[in-house]
Amino acid sequence: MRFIDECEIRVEAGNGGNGAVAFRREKYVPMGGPAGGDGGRGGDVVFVAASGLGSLHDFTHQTALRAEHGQKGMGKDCYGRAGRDLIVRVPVGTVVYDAATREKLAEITEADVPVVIAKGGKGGRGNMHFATPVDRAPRRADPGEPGEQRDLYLELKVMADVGLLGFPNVGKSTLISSVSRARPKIADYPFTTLTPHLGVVAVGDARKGEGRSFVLADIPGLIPGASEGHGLGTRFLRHLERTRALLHLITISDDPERTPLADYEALRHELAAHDPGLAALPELVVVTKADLPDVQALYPELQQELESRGKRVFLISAVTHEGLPALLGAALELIDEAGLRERAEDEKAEDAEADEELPGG
Ligand SMILES: Nc1nc2c(ncn2[C@@H]2O[C@H](COP(=O)(O)OP(=O)(O)OP(=O)(O)O)[C@@H](O)[C@H]2O)c(=O)[nH]1
Ligand SMILES: [Mg+2]
Repeated sequence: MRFIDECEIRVEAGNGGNGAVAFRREKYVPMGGPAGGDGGRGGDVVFVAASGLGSLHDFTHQTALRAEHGQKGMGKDCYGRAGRDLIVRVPVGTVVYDAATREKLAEITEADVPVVIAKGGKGGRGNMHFATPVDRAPRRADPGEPGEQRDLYLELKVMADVGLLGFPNVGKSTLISSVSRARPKIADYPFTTLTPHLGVVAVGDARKGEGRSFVLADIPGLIPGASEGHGLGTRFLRHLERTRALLHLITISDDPERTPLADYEALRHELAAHDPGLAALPELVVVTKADLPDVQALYPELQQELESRGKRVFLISAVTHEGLPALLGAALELIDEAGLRERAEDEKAEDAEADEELPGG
């Protein structure tokens, strides 16, 4: 299945049914009163996130999503049936924008919570509501209201705890393959990975009840100038926006003009240029391909330099698995710390609200 992380689509809620104009006709009752029922309301278009889905692929075959119209009202005081809602399953992490204004309408981050995206029109009232002492036989009924119609732009932000970041070929996909069941393509050329991949990483011994896990995201490699569109640009960086920590991978390359440290600085620069929020995420620096003698020779100096800047540095090999447990343990700690921080912030916000409610307080 092709990975689609943005698309445009039209949504049309159902129109409300018209109210009816009708009169009672009964044996022995020559002049019956008004008996036109109301039209049914139009169906809503409702988005529900399903945790199993990982792409907006399903929407590329459709141009519009339409909910049912309400039925019109009928005689004998009968109301029209309401139009059925259209329930649309979208991946968790879908962000909904107005296509024209790019105004954000909804961000669907929780599974199984319905979000109304376009509201169905109200049904019109039938003439049974319009009788007055003066007018016993009103010919008036309301038309149904039109349902909301919208052109939407959908964007999918992958939901992961930890994101991998690095130049092409540094071994991001190899790392995620060696610690999870994710199987992105791996090859000895740049831009092998063209779409994001997620992997669930298990840490600790599940049999002893000490198992933990987190979701790791592999995205295509970045190069200098990415924030201005070079390489695959920063199109995939948004997938790291919701992560709580970054693993920044560096290693040696064939290019004599590059060094791991220069690579590191170049991508930090791109990150900051693209999104200061991303640049502020907690980060571990990971030196990959530790099984190569050249990497081993270079590591002590590299480690010293980065640590002197306050960075935490790890040496790993996805081939020999050297350094992987320590790295995953540290990643889990960062996630836990971020969780504690978020909780503290939530509590602070709640306290502030409570304070406002107290008189004088
Ligand atoms: N010796 C050695 N080679 C590795 C290691 N990890 C990855 N490689 C090799 O490095 C090359 C690139 O690996 P990938 O995992 O595809 O790199 P990537 O960072 O995902 O690259 P892009 O998807 O292009 O950004 C492949 O030939 C891998 O076999 C490692 O730990 N040791
Ligand atoms: Mg890759």
